[in-house]
Amino acid sequence: MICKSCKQTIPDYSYFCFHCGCCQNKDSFNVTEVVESYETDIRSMVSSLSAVSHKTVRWNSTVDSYIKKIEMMKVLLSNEVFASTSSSLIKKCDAFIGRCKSPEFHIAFVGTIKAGKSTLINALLGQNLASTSVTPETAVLTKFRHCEYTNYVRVSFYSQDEWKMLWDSISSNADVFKQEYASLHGDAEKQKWIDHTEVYTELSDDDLNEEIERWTSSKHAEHYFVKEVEVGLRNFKMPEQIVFVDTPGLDDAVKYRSDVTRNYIDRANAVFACVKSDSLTGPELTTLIRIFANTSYNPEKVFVIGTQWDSLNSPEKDWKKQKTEWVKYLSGQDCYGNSKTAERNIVYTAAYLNNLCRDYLFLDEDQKYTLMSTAMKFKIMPQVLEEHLEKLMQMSNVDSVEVKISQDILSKYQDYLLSDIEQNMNSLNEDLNKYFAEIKESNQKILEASNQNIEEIRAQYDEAKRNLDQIDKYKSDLVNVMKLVKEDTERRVQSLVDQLKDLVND
Ligand SMILES: Nc1nc2c(ncn2[C@@H]2O[C@H](COP(=O)(O)OP(=O)(O)OP(=O)(O)O)[C@@H](O)[C@H]2O)c(=O)[nH]1
Ligand SMILES: [Mg+2]
Repeated sequence: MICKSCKQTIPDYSYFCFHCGCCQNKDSFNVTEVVESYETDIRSMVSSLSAVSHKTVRWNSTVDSYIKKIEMMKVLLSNEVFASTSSSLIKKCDAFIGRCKSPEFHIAFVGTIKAGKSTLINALLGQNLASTSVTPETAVLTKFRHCEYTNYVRVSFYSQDEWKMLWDSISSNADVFKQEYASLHGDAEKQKWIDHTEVYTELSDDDLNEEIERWTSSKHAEHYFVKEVEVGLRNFKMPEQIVFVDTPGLDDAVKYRSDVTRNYIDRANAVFACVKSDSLTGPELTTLIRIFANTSYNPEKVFVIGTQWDSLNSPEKDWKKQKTEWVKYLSGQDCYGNSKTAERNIVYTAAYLNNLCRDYLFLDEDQKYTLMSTAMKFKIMPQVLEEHLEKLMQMSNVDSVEVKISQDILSKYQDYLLSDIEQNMNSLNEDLNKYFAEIKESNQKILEASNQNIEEIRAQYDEAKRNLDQIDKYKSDLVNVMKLVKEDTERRVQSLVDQLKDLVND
């Protein structure tokens, strides 16, 4: 049918128009105050819905439409009409929206110390932010993610108990660790940072490096007490749902820290296990088998990255041989389980070479020299180096790792996430339908009850009126009777008088 007020189409059974809130058949209600109060509530709900602001979620249009719907539901549920009963549903809506808006795909970069994990992250980020060094460097789980506005660094610290566990887990032969701790005056810093509240700092592009290094690098005493660092980047080169996680080496002298990394392997959506291209020997293989063991039987999410490819004597030839060997080792049941997945998920990179070419204009003498000698391996002479920077970057294979991230990892996890979100949406829909059905039922009862009351009142009134009419009738009958009696009496008196007169006259 067509709404009487706004002329929009609404279902035939509607009491109220959901476009404007107008009541469609006011006359059929006995108690106009009740209907009017409903009308006011519904008008306020309708106008609050028109004020819902929605920011498009780009990663999937179906999810975007779900969010829009649930945002509207949330506004409805927040209306004072529902306020006292809707808080748990509002929380569910919030959780659903949060999950849809910021799906996160965590890619953990793990491996042995100095494999080149941080350098690879820097290649993928398009800028050198993760601190790198020839000596053990990354000491803290560091997350890099997209942020909307200003870059930031958020740092969390160990509690007293966690610190005790960490200290007790230092391996007995980790003399170097203890010496470094003493020389950096670790104990003096400890007082400042253990149990410290989170430190959150907003930063310009230029100040990011120093701040990240301050908290993550083993050169600074503060790093001992840092539990986790999160870096928000305005210019995040990857799709916005990707989170890169740089980790301390799995062979870290502090067992507690390598345990944090190990646990993270299970939680991460994908794992980049970094191993130097030239060295899949016993210890590296043991590390890889441990990584697979930590993936809850989901080996497909592990990508074995043969790093520092350019360091091989003859990169192209040597890698071919290496890869054949690696596929053989890693096709077993304790790793990929078959050679096809192993073949697909083992990739080489030369991230440092990529970064040197990318930053060519800003290189110092030593770096330029390193780049030239690497280029010579590919028969590119120093005089023509500049012309071949693009080609060298392509050879570094960082591009194909990026493609793996966006095609293999992201699209697969998007499918998985999408079906998960659809299930969530169905169950939330069921909850909402149940809630609104209950509300509808109880309101229908109120309307019926108010109609019933007025009918009762009306019946009583009718009865009272009938009684009154009856009394009136009795009264008028009585008056009539009295009148008749009076007339009759008067007539009789008159006749008596007349008879007496006749008697007297006779
Ligand atoms: N030639 C060459 N050197 C590389 C490459 N990647 C990393 N390196 C060097 O290897 C050393 C270690 O690199 P990092 O990125 O700090 O290694 P990491 O695995 O993060 O090390 P930790 O955090 O200490 O475990 C540095 O000196 C890098 O310059 C590469 O692709 N080619
Ligand atoms: Mg590192």
